[in-house]
Amino acid sequence: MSFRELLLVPTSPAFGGVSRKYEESEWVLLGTPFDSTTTYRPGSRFAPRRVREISQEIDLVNPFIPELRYEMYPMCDLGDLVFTTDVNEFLRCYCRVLRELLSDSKRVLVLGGEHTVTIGTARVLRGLSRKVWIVYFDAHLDLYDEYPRGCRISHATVVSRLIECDCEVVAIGYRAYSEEEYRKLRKLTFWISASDVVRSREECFLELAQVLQCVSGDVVISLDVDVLDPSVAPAVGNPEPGGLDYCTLLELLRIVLLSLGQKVKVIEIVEYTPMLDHNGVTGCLVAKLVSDLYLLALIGSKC
Ligand SMILES: [Mn+2]
Repeated sequence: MSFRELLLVPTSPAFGGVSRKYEESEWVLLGTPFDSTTTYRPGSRFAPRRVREISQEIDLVNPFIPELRYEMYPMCDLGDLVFTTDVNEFLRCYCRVLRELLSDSKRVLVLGGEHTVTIGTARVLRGLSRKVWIVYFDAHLDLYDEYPRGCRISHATVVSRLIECDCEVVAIGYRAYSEEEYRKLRKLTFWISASDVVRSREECFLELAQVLQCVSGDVVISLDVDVLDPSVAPAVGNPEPGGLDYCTLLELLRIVLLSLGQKVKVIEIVEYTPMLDHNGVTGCLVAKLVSDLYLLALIGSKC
């Protein structure tokens, strides 16, 4: 029996109302309903289910990517990872499934859940490849060594753990950090704050494109929904004012996905918190992000 059969729970409806067969699908969708280390506003465990529901109601098309619609090339929706409240058990199960999917030559879109999942992604990819780059869209640096005190594996320590396992980290859109985290900024490979993007948009795009030319090995695109401004996406665990608007984010994602093409093995979209989504707008945005990121990845792979 495969870990896929053992550790995944099928869900219905599939994202976008349609799922391709596993054998025929290059990309697979995997929900990770885990939020036990969340320290401020929990509930991202409900995100995969809610995003699938909302995806039935909206057009999965984007005028910035006019050539494709999601239903033309749907992913195989694998359902959700089995539920647990234990972070070590969560990472153990996730790593087993992810390793199996990657060894089947699948590329994986992970729908969180909290950001801690990236620690598992990095562990698996570091075990398989010489070099791992993580493009980390987030309002926060997640560079605490422990948070809360004594807790080394949590949503706020992710980037510290990534650096410890020798991943190259590119942080985009950050604007909230402690003194401890700001001192560690230079451990990152490259960084663009949210205010850098506001002050000199075109310059940031150009610099990012130049840095991406140096990328080798496997790439993860890890996107915390809180990178967007709370006026655009309020239903997140840790909202921070001064974030990106959706079109700017899409432009950054377009640059990343079109430059990196087939190197992108995993895309993660994390930290959406449906119980705080009183008007459902953040959920629509996240459903759209799943579709937009995937369609951009398809275009990127053909470049
Ligand atoms: Mn964050």
